[in-house]
Amino acid sequence: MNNIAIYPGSFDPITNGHLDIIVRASKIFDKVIVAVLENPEKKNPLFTIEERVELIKRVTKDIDNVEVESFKGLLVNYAKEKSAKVIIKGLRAVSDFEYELQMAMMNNKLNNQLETLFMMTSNKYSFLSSSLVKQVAMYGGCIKDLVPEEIIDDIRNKFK
Ligand code: COD
Repeated sequence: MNNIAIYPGSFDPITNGHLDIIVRASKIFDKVIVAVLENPEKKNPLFTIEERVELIKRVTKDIDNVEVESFKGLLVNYAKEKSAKVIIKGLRAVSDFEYELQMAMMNNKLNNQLETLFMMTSNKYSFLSSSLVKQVAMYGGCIKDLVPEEIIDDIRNKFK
């Protein structure tokens, strides 16, 4: 049986915390689909959907069982379309838990065949978020070690 998992998010931009979850998940599942949400609620994104997909493809190019796509609408519908039975989420702190639990329960209510699997952040990335990376980059701080090397210039160029 093909065990397909979806790792959804905004990924604006992908960070080393995200990448760590993708690498670890790719060792557990036959296929991991990184799904970038086209989210009209998130105003003023730094990268377009197409750019985010391209950046993630670039940093995951050596992982054979990882695919990158964008999706619109409900995650449960997208998961069904992709025949995925598992949603992967990353957890950084207790503060993430309440909202993630609520989403997991709602997704399970909408499709009770869908499981949400939480993966704990690696210690060294527990403080990392896309928003903080953007803030540091905006004020000219060093983002090395926060995001994959291959995308550092793409982020810096956005703030030139
Ligand atoms: N270490 C580990 N995990 C991390 C780290 C880190 N440093 N940083 C982020 N993560 C995890 C997050 O916890 C999340 O699981 C994932 O990585 C993506 O993070 P973001 O910030 O890019 O993405 P979000 O949180 O904005 O994504 C929200 C979703 C797109 C998953 C959600 O809004 C969704 O499913 N929307 C679809 C519409 C829908 O179905 N709504 C009903 C759901 S109840």
